[in-house]
Amino acid sequence: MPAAAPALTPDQLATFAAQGYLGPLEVLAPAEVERVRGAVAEVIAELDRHRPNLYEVEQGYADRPDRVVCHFLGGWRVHPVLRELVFDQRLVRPCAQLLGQDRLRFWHDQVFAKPPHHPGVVPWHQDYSYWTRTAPVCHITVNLMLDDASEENGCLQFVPGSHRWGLLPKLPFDAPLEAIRSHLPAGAVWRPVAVPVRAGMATIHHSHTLHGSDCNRSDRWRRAAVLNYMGAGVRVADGSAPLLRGVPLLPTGALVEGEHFPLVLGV
Ligand SMILES: O=C(O)CCC(=O)C(=O)O
Repeated sequence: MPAAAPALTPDQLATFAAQGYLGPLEVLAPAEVERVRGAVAEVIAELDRHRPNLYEVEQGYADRPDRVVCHFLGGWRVHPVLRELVFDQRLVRPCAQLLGQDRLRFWHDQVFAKPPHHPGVVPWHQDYSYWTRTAPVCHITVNLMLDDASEENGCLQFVPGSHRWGLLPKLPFDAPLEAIRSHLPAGAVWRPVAVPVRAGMATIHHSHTLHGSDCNRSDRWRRAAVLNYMGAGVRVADGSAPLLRGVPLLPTGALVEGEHFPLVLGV
């Protein structure tokens, strides 16, 4: 049974409020990382078989796997270890605390995987630009690194303070790393910070914080499991299509709930 996460300190809450991200935080022990890494490797090895049950496999990756980062949503639907991770209170509780919520709901999961010497980047983006079909904004992301990540293998980078820049356009996943820079608001100060982390550590970021990651220039893999959560009061802002592929259609204005969006904290 994993130990409960200690509550975040006032300093950590203040850092998140000022910068729009927090971490690295120690989360998984080495044996646990190994287990999750194994699960990710198993899903990637059989991605075609799993595809119908995943919410999404990045089309650019499907078309050009040697150029575009491996990225998919919905691993929790196909692997029990990834499903277990969704409910891990060491991930859930800090997210709830940062959002100021006592009831938290799972939104979706993601995997990003860069093999050694892979040219794919994750272009700078804000997560909420992908999520405007849900509102109000009360969403958060935890990025759990499954390999040691450094600038050499493309660790995550954040732009401190960018969570206060409003919502910027959503750019294609296979865009150049810095494509967003021509869309920044006047006066925005572009000072990205690379955050190297060890395997098993996590960073947590605000839904509007600009983040991205460069290519893998190393001999090592760089994989991350990402969990996206939201407050239990988040509703459907656009009911014209299912929120995720294969999920029952919910009408505009309905609470986002149901078997695909379980409560992970509270009742
Ligand atoms: O792991 C990466 O490089 C990108 C992750 C990301 O976009 C996220 O955690 O929201």
